[in-house]
Amino acid sequence: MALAAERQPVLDVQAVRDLFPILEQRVHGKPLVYLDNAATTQRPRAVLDAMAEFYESYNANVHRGIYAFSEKASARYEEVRSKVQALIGAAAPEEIVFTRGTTEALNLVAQSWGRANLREGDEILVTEMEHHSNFVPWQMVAKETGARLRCARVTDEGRLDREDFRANLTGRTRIVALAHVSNVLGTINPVADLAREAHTRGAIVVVDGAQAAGHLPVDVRALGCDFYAFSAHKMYGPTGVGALYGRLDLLDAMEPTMGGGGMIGEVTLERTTWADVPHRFEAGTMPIAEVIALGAAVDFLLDLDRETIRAHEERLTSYALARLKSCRGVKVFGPPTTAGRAPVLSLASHDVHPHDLATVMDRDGVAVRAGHHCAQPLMRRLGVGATARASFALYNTTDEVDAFIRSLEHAEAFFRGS
Ligand code: 7TS
Repeated sequence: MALAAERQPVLDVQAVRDLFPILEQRVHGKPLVYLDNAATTQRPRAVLDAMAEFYESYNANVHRGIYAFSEKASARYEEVRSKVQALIGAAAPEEIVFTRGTTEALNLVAQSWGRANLREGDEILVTEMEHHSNFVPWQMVAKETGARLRCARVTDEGRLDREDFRANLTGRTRIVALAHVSNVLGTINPVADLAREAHTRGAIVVVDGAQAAGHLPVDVRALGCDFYAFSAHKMYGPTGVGALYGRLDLLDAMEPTMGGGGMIGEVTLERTTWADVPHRFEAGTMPIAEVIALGAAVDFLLDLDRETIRAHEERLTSYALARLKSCRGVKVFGPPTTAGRAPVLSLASHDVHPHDLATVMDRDGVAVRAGHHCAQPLMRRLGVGATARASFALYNTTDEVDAFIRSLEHAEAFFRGS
């Protein structure tokens, strides 16, 4: 697939769009302008085909049968581990644990590493821009263990307040958990620097990569993090599957949080020993078709080249930021330029509630999300109850940004009665 011109970071967007059947849909008689990619992206034909092919031609459970289909399914399933390893620069396929998604991956670290290592008075440091998935699991394990949850502030520009982060990082910090990219502000956190600071204090670093994996080149070893979580459905793969990267020595020392088939070494009436990493953490029948289709999504991303994708999405974001400047009464949250910013744009209108904006925009075929985006502490910091959010993916175009702005102006005019 030669969609990315060699060595030249220009994406052939029309060729990419042709790979996504859903983008041909019309909504309320208008062409679909899908700008809710932070919630979930669409899937290319190759991902849909991978799922269908599994069910149509070699459906079987994995790691069980000694017949051809099961062996083929098992091999395909395990191949995806190596693909994900390559996608994020892990050292070994065993460092990749399949989960239901980011949420389950973060809960796994909290419930396994957290419960085993946190003592009363220990501290967990998160940031004000976390999704509830990277907040609530830490609050839960803090309550169970007597650890204290601290939270580093966000600046008015929507970046992490580095001074406040340092002030909250103490000799008692055992875990630093933060988003690679904020799902509300689009802010890209300087994870490598923050991880270095956290490690000098002896803390482990857990990164919520849900909004990064499909948009930025990710290299967990360059980031220096200990755990990295992401969801397939936000990077052109299916729902119901994601992955947790964990440093092998850490995973090796961890207990499973779920017991059942496939995760054991030996079971007797008295006790059970665990399977090796990563199978120890994959109890029960996993979403096999989804894992295999995740592999197709990884192939798709690597084929296009993530620097090229990043450059395209940066152009869209820059163009949208420039156009939004001329929208009267509209405030855009997050960094004002594309430096350290991913393609997520949250805004509030002086006159119109975000839900009303989104409702009118839907009539124009423009899909944006309105709400608190599962980031209520951040909403409080921003002084709003909700925002309207547009988030771009590699198949979006500047024409669609124009349609978004037109629709936004239309919604504003509609509610102002002008
Ligand atoms: N972390 C971040 C930063 C997210 O944006 C999301 C989902 C999650 C974790 C949870 O991912 P899941 O796949 O386990 O559900 N964010 C959004 C969103 O912004 N709008 O809908 C879902």
